[in-house]
Amino acid sequence: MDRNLIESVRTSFLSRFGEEPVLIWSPGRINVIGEHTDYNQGLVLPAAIDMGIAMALKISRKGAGEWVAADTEEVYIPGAFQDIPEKREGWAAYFLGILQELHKRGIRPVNVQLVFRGNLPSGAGLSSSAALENAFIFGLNQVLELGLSAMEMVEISHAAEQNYVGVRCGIMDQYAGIFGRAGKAIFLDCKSLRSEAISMPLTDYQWTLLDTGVKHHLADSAYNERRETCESIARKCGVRSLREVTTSMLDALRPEITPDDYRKALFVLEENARVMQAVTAIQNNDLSTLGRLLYESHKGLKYQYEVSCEELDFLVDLAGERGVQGARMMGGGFGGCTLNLVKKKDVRSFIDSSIERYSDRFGSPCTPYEIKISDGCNLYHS
Ligand code: GAF
Repeated sequence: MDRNLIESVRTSFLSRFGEEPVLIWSPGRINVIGEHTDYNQGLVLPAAIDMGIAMALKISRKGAGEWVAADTEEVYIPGAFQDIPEKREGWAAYFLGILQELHKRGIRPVNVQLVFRGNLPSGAGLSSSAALENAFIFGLNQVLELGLSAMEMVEISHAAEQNYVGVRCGIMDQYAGIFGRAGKAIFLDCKSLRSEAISMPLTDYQWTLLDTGVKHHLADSAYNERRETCESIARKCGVRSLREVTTSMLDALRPEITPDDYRKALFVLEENARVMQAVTAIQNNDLSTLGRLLYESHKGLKYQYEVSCEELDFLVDLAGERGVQGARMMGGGFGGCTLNLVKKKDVRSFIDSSIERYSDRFGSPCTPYEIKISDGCNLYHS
């Protein structure tokens, strides 16, 4: 957790509302492997990171609530709970979505005053939206003593994103943000919703992100299209999700579907297999296999699932050229970050040369982040 960020929202809250708030830390995530598998009820291997959202909040004594984005000083005054606006863009939508979900569950929370601030670049594939949703539900659970379990909070955050914000995402981001553990990746089965924390003692290695700084306009529409393709293939196979489809079932269906759709479904089946191999590799401390799986995942995302882009491919190729152990695009695709497993002694030179080469090629630098695998949502005590 970023203590400075938390102290800064505490100070802003105190000067604005004159009272000591409850302080919450809500992290972003990386995903080691298992991309576009969560909404297919597949396997994923995310981990919470030391970048995220800090939130200060308290029940409002005045009755009316007040939500403040500390960075922009933008203020949102929520109305009565029966008046949740039908649609809203921007950060308040994540909080309104949570309120709507609580409403559906018969919970009508009283208003809160809150201040938040984050250090997660938005649109970079580090789950800034899930971090906002998780911070709010975690915070409300604390100050209003709602008694929600960790899984209920994940479900509410996920439902808010789907039903109010309108993104048909899987459950990985919200789950990793709540269940994350320091030094561990979360091996999550998105069908059973059972998970196991896998130790990742990467003594000589550093997870390094390179943010392309781009988010192509295709990102949202292509995400939904991919999801529809997968769902339609599962339906044709007579099952609920691609998780229940085997390669022989897919081969039998081949004459009835386009080669394109076949390739995409095959990617999902292969990516699930890669997640299992990656878990074994980590448990055996076999980082060369883990690294190879990352490159294979990228290849699949580029050629089979077709969610990469020129900028991401450029950075992954560069990592390959420099002998980086493993690299791939991360998250939904069409921009955002690459994830790189880099030997600690090579991190500086890898970052410097990536920035230089990326700038030469695309006219502006990529942004590096050396991240630490950290705990999920937490209460902060100063
Ligand atoms: C985005 C979504 F929000 C996740 O649910 C997941 O599908 C990911 O893209 C791709 O793996 O982050």
